[in-house]
Amino acid sequence: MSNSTADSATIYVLNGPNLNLLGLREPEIYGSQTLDDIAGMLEDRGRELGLEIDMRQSNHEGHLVDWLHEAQAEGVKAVLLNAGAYTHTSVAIHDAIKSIKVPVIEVHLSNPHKREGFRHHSYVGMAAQGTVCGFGANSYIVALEAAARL
Ligand code: CA2
Repeated sequence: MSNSTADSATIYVLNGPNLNLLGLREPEIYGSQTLDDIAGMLEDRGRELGLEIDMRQSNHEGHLVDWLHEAQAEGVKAVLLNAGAYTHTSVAIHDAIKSIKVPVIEVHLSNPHKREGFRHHSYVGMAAQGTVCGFGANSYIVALEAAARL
């Protein structure tokens, strides 16, 4: 058995609108870690689990749809998806998740169920394999560990 990265499965970690501001604004809600910090944490844990991390962020809904399609075409093992506010609005992302066979795990830093009513509905969660929320940056790590076991 080899440990080379050529053998390791890839996990896409897709992040939606405004998450590029992580660590720079509203640390009381979203924590003080930046998206780059979270990418580093995921890469460290991914190395231990034999998983390669492909971390992306976009403020544009269509990019997230395209990357979900790409996950299927590239045969990635799983997608961790924090769709940001599109979680609560996007039928297009819901349909894209349903259109692929790759398992998608919904991730949130905060717990949307403890927040405003408009965050209680998730088009992503209705289509995803499962959801991890409320643990700050560790939500991503828990989701990665779940993905490793799929
Ligand atoms: O808790 C999460 O991860 C969310 O997906 C974050 C979204 C929010 O709309 C969801 O309801 C829950 C918002 C991301 C905005 O990120 C910011 C980061 C720093 C400063 C301002 C916004």
